[in-house]
Amino acid sequence: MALKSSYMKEIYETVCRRNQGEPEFLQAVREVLESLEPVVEKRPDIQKAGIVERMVEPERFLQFRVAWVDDNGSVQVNRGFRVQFNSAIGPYKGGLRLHPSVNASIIKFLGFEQCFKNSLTGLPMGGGKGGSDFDPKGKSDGEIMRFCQSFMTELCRHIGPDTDVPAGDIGVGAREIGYLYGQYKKIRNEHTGVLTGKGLTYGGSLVRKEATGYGLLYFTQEMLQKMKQDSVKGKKIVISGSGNVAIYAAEKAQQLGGIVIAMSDSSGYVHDEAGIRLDVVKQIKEVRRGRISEYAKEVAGATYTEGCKGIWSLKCDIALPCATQNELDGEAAKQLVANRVIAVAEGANMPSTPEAVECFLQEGVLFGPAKAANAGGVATSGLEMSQNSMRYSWSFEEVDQKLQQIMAGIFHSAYDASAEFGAEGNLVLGANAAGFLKIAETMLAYGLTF
Ligand code: NDP
Ligand code: 2IT
Repeated sequence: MALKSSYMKEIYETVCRRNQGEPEFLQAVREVLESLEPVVEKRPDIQKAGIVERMVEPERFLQFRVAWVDDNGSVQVNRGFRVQFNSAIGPYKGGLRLHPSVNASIIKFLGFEQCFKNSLTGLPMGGGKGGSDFDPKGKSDGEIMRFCQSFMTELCRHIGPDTDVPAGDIGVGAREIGYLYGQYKKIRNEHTGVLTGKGLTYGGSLVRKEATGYGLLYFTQEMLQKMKQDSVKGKKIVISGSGNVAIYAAEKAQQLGGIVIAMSDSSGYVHDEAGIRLDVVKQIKEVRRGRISEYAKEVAGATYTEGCKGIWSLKCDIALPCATQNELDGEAAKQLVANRVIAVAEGANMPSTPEAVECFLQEGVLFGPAKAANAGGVATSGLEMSQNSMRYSWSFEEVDQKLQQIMAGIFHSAYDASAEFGAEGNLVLGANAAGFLKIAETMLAYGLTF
């Protein structure tokens, strides 16, 4: 797809000039600008108020030093980030990523996408994201704790339950949230909903752990039902990754009668036509923090292949990329199409390259973009914030039911917007347009405050 209007071209050129050397951020912005062309055409008031120009520039971008001591007594220095992208509709909200690849480009692409995703949930949350280039792999519990404490010592000045509410992402799960929350509470002397994904004994919500994966399947089921009168039942499913999102996507897929035949990590993938045994995956990944290759040693009939990209050459009906950005490229998309894939839904953020997205849309593959399909995690974070404000907890069933309703609602908002703006069934355009409009209306209401 190309940008057609001179208005959007100019905005994109300015973004390119200001954010040189930040390919992921530019990729995310470009896709949104392409989607918004038909929207802005109908809305001269949005153009006049410079809403798009304001939305591509973060409200605030923080970068800080994180010094900590490793188990050998050596001082280590990492770089910490938090982008507070847009707070029009609620406090900044979005996860923290700990991975050696983290840089300004990755944090800004994630923060930018988070604004639209959070808007789509219907809950009052703005967009933010953060993290560090700290590599948690191979670190001891003590090292993780000292890093998290140092990271929060700076971050705590910038966040708060009504200001900015971080959560988990790659490399940040229950253990890290515990250390981060403990340090926040110690410094600020307050027990508040400043982080989500907390443990159940100190303000966490039931279903938050499962929410992104479960939500991805609720979305996929709704998309299959409404667009193809079909369902997940009996479908062969390939899921990349074997972290939080992948594991609970697999769990819900199996509950809905799907057959998950492959999972991966950054080293390679396992293939098990009999259906992946999740108890084994959980033991390897959640308990031992091991590698997915161990699965093939423990389960007869399963095979392990080095390299993670090959997973997309397996024949399947549904593909769920749940690892990381740009993990599914144009070639992989063509292979999936040649193998007659019916639906692709993104559990990870921006896992499909622009060429892959184009291929799926052109070939009539049902395509659930990340901003819509993986919003169940942050939606349940929003529900955790509500429960914290009430100082009350809902049951598993109550939260799960709200999650199902939210995911169905997101599908319909995206679908309806795709029809309204002349591209019925293009959920990329629909999700971007629907997410954008709620924020745009709010910014219009405020006048030029920022
Ligand atoms: P985890 O850290 O739990 O798991 C990440 C998984 O992805 C691991 O299997 C990891 O393999 C793999 N992975 C990470 N980086 C790479 C890479 N560069 N190349 C190949 N594989 C990689 O993270 P989550 O499951 O929480 O996150 C997965 C994706 O889902 C991310 O894109 C995240 O932004 C997105 N997401 C997460 C949400 C959440 O609530 N947690 C909500 C919405 C989206 P290895 O162990 O080898 O690194
Ligand atoms: O990408 C995401 O939506 C997340 N990592 C979850 C963010 C959150 O605040 O729960």
